[in-house]
Amino acid sequence: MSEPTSPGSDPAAETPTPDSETPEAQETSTPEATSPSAVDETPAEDTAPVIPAVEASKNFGITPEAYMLPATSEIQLLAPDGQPVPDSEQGPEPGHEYPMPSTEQLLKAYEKLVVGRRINDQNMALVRQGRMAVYPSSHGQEACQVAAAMCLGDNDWLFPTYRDSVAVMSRGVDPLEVMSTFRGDWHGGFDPREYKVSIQATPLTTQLLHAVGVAHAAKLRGEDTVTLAMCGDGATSEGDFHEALNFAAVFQLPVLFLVQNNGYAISVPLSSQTHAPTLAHKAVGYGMAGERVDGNDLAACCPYWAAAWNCAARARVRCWSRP
Ligand SMILES: Cc1ncc(C[n+]2csc(CCOP(=O)(O)OP(=O)(O)O)c2C)c(N)n1
Ligand SMILES: [Mg+2]
Repeated sequence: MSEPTSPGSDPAAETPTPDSETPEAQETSTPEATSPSAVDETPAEDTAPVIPAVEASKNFGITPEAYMLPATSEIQLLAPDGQPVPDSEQGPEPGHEYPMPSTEQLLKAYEKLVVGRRINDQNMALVRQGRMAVYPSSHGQEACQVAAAMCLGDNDWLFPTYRDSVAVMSRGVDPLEVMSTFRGDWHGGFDPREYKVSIQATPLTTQLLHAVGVAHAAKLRGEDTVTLAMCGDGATSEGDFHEALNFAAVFQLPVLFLVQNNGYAISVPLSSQTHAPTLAHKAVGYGMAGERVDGNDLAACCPYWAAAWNCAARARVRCWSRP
């Protein structure tokens, strides 16, 4: 499997984002701003607090609320039949615009998509043959997993769930090592430190807290690490979900949260899980920007995650963030 993508080599990741024009963003992008001494500094009493979303929204001429809330419809660049969605139908809103990836980027991601789908299906067959203990399939969730994992750089960490094997493989973990985990071999699994990929968590949302902890440590040490924390729609009802997002926002940590909404938590539908308009709306309650992206649209997921990584890399808190 190929190595993790370096955001520095990703043209979309290099695209300057409007945030970078804000004084606050420039401040946090300097090494001094993330050094332990800078973190410990107490701001002068008469300094007005800088609210990142307020600053960023000025670049788009929109209100902070409009900036932080998800777009009125989910972000989609490709229709289900694979045809590009015309600009006129996308209805791009200021602060919610994402560029179509290059052919090269799409091909690179598509390869991971195809490999992931093949291994998913093979593993499901192995389970039915009794040759693998269990395999929570990512079938149908490959695109968002590939795009999110590909936005990570060499110093970043991935915190996946049991269902995120395609993200794990996209990060460079050999499929055989993933398969041995689910086979239950005594020597199974991969070395988390080697790939900077945490073990695939089965207890819901414990991994979110771990991701936040690593991001906090990285910020205190002045390291340029971003963490990506993944969970499902049902997991958003767990207490750990609240604690992770709240801590991340309050301490302005470089962590990204990806919630994959496949409609169900086992047999419980999303409608019984939350009364929020969408799961992306939960972000704004913590003071983070949220976005709703078509998880089956590779073309939309790639630029979205590149932009999100850019924001997190500046230690700017974003949950499903926007540029
Ligand atoms: C803390 C905890 N509570 C309950 C469970 C049992 N459980 C396993 S999967 C699951 C549903 C999770 O649904 P969702 O978060 O939507 O993820 P999906 O499986 O749909 O990807 C539950 C409740 C668990 N693993 N951990
Ligand atoms: Mg689910």
